[in-house]
Amino acid sequence: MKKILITGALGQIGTELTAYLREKYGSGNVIASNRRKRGDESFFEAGPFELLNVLDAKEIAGICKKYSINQIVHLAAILSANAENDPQTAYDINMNGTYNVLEVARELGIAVFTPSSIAAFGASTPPDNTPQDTIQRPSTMYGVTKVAGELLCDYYFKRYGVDTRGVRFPGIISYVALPGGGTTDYAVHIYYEALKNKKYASFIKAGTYMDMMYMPDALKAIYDLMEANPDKLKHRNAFNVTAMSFEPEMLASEIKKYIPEFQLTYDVDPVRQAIADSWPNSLDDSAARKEWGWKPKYDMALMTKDMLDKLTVKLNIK
Ligand code: AKB
Repeated sequence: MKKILITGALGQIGTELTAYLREKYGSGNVIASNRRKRGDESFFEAGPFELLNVLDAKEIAGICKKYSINQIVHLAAILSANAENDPQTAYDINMNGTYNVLEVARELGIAVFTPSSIAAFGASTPPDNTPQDTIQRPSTMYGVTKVAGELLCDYYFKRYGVDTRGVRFPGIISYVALPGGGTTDYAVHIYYEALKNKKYASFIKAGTYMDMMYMPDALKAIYDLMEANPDKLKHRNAFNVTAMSFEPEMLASEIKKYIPEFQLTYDVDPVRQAIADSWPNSLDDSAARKEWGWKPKYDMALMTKDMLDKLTVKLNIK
């Protein structure tokens, strides 16, 4: 039976992944951790929670020993736009956090899943149908830490036999917890604003394509790859995965099918636009499909219907 520690469990992915993995493995077998405690009490009542700063390797090791952890899902990281605002802190948390997790995993014989990102690519990467194995020369601090993280994870697998696995996530869209400080966040905010105000000013400009994925597919990707037969994995860190690729106008057209008055305008943020311009338009995820059966369920239409339905209830829109 897996005994899982999730770092960054109060973030956008962690909040939902904690509940999802507790369904799969049992509440007591999934230990949520975060640097600070915040949010709904119900989260903390649903299963074990520990305060954890990933910069403190002793704290990580202590929690792993306390609960006999055999799998870490390391999510704690600073996202792309926040990382450009404070590259030094982003380097510290993203690099040293990952290094500490890997060292504890090596010492205690623990498997590690940690997500990489489309940010691991840069302007010199082929932007369309970006291959699994290709040029990775990102120009952002977040991207630099993601490529280095992929390489470190592969190193720990080859050198020490640590069972490391990861995916390169695109923008993740969800209605439960908001993302914090990412470049793809516009594709989440647009739904909230469409329902609340029937208009949205996008910080990403028209015509900018990026890969995206609805949260249920992202959760399944993490679970399926963690459970995948290791003999079938030719790659490990990290697999391209995607569910859809769109630009803001396409998303707005889909939303207009439900909210015809919705208006999309632009208030472009040069920092996030430059990041988006350096990322691929669309990924080739055939290696993930072949090696562990990756297959997303949600496209833009299905996701939009579900997001609007769920947010209508959450925001109490009449
Ligand atoms: C971000 O925009 O920084 C993240 C990502 C694609 O890794 N959502």
